[in-house]
Amino acid sequence: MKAFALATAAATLLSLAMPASAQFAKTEDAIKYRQSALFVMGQHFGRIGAMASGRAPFDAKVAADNADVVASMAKLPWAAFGPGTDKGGDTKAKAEIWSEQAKFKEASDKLVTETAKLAAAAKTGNLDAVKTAFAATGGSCKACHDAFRNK
Ligand code: ASC
Repeated sequence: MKAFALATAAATLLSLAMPASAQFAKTEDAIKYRQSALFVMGQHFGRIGAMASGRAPFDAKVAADNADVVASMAKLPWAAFGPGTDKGGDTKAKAEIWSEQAKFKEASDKLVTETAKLAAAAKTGNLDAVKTAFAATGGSCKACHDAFRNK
């Protein structure tokens, strides 16, 4: 029993110490995971965009709820760009993600920052603040896509 408890504790510590990429059983899973997180984020971002552009009536509560989802989802994809996940699935990820990791990290951090600002802006209930933060967030999506995503 004691040995079992020790082994369990060791396994737990080991799993905590492992790189994020090791959280995925297969490369394919990491690719699917990051694409899924980005897809869900895009869906919720688009709902805010509809309000920001006037295609949908502005509802502060709906905007705030969607922005919270966007800000949460924005944190997720990056752990799934681990070493060796450049190939092994259907991906548009450019090799530069792995060859220019500091730049990629900067771009992903920027998204996390901008989406947090978007969530804060949405909580004010002010449409102009939402429009401004929406544009800034969209700019960070685009900058990263231009640099790191194949067509
Ligand atoms: C979106 C979405 C993106 C970004 C990007 C911004 O709504 O799904 O990927 O905005 O198009 O340029």
